[in-house]
Amino acid sequence: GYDQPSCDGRQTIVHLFEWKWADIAAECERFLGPAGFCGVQVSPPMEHIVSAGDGYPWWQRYQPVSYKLESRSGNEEQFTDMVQRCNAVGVRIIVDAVVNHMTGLGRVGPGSGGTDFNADNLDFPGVPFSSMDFTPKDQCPSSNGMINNYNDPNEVRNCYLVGLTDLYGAKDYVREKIAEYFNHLIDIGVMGFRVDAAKHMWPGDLEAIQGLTKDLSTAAGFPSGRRPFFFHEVIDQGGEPITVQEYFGVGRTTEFRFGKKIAWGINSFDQLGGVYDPGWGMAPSEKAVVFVDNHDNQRGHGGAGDILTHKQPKEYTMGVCFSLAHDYGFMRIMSSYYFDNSDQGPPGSSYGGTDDVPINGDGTCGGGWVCEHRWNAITQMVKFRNAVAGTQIANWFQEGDNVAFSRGDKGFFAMSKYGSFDRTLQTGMPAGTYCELISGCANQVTVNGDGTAQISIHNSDEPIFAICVGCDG
Ligand code: LAG
Ligand code: CA
Repeated sequence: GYDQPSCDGRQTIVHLFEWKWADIAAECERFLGPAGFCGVQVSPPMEHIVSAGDGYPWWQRYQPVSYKLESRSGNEEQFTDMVQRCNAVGVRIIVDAVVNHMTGLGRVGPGSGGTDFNADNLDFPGVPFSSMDFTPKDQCPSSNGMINNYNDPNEVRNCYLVGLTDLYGAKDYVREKIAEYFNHLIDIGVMGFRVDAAKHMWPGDLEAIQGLTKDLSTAAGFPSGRRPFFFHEVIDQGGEPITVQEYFGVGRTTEFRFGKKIAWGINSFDQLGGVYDPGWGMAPSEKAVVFVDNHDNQRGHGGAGDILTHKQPKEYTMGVCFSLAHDYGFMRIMSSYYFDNSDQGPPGSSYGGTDDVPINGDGTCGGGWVCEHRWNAITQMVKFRNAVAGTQIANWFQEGDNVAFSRGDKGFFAMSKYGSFDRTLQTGMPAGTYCELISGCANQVTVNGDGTAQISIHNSDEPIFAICVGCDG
């Protein structure tokens, strides 16, 4: 089905936001493959606007000009090389698919691939799309053609989102052109799609597009008959008529309430028990894609508010590690660049390009790239999540600013807000000596015959403990 990633049981993807294809290829080989990552969500690969006037912001790439693979991250040859090299080390590529709309009104060509266009004339010859392919005005109930009222699904889906020319997804030709774009990417060897602005698309239109897509490429190493993985960006915080539930037939959905609950829980640990709250209408585990922050809400764009980010390294580390230890949802880690204002593009924006990602001697990233996925505790917990896949939370313990739990009989996780904890706890695990992952096996842990073990945390930066069956660091 569309909700199943195809990466041999690996449990975590990372969003390498704004990275160039050549850097992602290298990262798959030197880091992500060995570390056990399932895949990479890449920035939108299609041709997009180039806006010098806005300082080459990151959001250029959410304004498609054509489906040519010519973007700030590289060209088609470089994209193909990345997909092949990542596939070869078991790391799959997930494309950020911007198909609700084309560019904003008022924009004119050329785009990043040199293609001409004129948004006010609804003319995108690179696809081609013309005025007939955009949602007719009589389908949009708002007075100015824009989305103002989120309580009306017709308005949310048929009007222009922040002035972006809205594609008419009911039309066969539009569906075919989008499917053609998806099939081109599937032929190259990608595993799936994150559908941007899916809340602004009708689930029935998405279903029709999916019906025109191919199975994953066997030449790229996928089993025959395997469908692409789809997850839909639906910002549902409760309180609006459009819910994540409407999209369960077409794949998974982003679960924005999880990140908010993690932020609250790290602030006060007694709330950590309720990070998955079905009573809130949150997606069930097998339908949810979860994340502590994303490229929008870390900078105050879509779905922002009460969110932990890399700007609070200790709290962020705790939030991501707790999420990786938890049994809820399919996990995405954010990998960012440093920024001062919310529109600022990646390193290199001063000249309209994107800089390389340099790797320092100690494994951290330089050049303005944060690389949260390389932070020690986060990297180690990706291994933990793979090792305990399929098990549920048990042996829950929470007292003050300390929390601990097992994942079935496969692993045990503990976290102490102030980095000081000593206690004998039931781990639910088989007797034996285990490597403590966060210390890189510097600490060995003995689980007694009755499943108890002495759990110690003495580390104020990474106040986390993790052991698992088959984990040797
Ligand atoms: C989303 N969800 O449905 C993202 O949450 C949201 O962040 C995306 O907007 C949106 N879909 C479109 O893909 C991003 C930026 C916007 C930006 C937009 C188009 O958050 O700020 O809008 O991408 O590039 C920009 C300007 C607007 C302007 C618009 C059209 O910020 O002021 O009206 O472009 O020219
Ligand atoms: Ca729409």
